[in-house]
Amino acid sequence: MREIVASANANVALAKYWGKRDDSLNLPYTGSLSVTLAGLTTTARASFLGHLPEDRVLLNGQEADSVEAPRFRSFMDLIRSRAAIAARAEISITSNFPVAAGLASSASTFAALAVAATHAAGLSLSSEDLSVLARRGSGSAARSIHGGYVEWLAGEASDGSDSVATQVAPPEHWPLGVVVAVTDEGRKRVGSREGMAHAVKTSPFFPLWLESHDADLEAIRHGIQERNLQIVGETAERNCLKMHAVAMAARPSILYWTPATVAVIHRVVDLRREGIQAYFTIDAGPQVKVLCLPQYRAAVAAEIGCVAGVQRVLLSEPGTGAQVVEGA
Ligand code: 2P0
Repeated sequence: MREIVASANANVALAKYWGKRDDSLNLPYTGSLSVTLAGLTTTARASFLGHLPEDRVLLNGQEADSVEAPRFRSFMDLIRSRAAIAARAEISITSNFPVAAGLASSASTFAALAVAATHAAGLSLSSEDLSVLARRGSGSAARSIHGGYVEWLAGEASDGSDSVATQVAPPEHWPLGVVVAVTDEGRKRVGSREGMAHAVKTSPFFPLWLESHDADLEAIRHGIQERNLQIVGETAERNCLKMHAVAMAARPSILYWTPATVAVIHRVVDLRREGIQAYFTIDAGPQVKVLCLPQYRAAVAAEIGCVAGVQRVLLSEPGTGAQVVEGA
């Protein structure tokens, strides 16, 4: 069978996914809404080879360890069962940005792998089916199947068939500047998966998170339609701070921020006072993503790049969805 290469971009959630109602199927309690990020890209190569005793998984050139490999093998089992094939696969995943540091590398990884491996297995799935499949690898990967502005619907079905992401608007609907402040390239101490499971179980704020989430989703959807950065930015900041408050109030507490994270938050608030519309959001790690109008992106990047503890900045904008790039 042939080797297929596919790529997918990371995404940043404006209204976040934090808490699962079903851990094994990655079914969320709430919907979430994200922007797919141009230039933060993962490439997945996949080929099924009859002679392999088990899937061979390379992550950025290194053989996957005993913790990571089973997650990939279970994902490949879903594809084998759908394609009715038994052959094991060789897969190789490469990302051009820091992995496992709160930059959504699992989203772009499983979106790219869903596309590459299904094509390599001879399947031709709709983008809806690809989103449901990618979700099984990592919840946020459901969103990276699509480009632009993307909403992942929580769904109601117990089998997860309606827990799928759809495009709210294509990238060209609203050019937006995104500046990623990388404050720590290391692997984060508490992964999203365990962080959210722990918060669901122990945080007294979790019920409040659920109660107020739909209003945030609605505001962000509306703000995107209207191309209104103030609505989107203010709501995204509030939603991000609530998510982190849920994590901080868990027992024991989870704090993803470092001093540099907090310094960037303050700088963004100051930029607004100085007349530059900029808003922050932070995922399950210490990096900060800053949203702004495209014409201010370079200025925002220069300002954020000077904040103590910021190691580098990455410039992004709404990007494309997952696609085959070679071998089709
Ligand atoms: C999000 N995060 O909406 C939220 C905000 C992190 C903070 O989706 O267990 O790696 O694989 O479903 O998708 C990261 O969680 O978790 C994430 P799994 P995932 O972007």
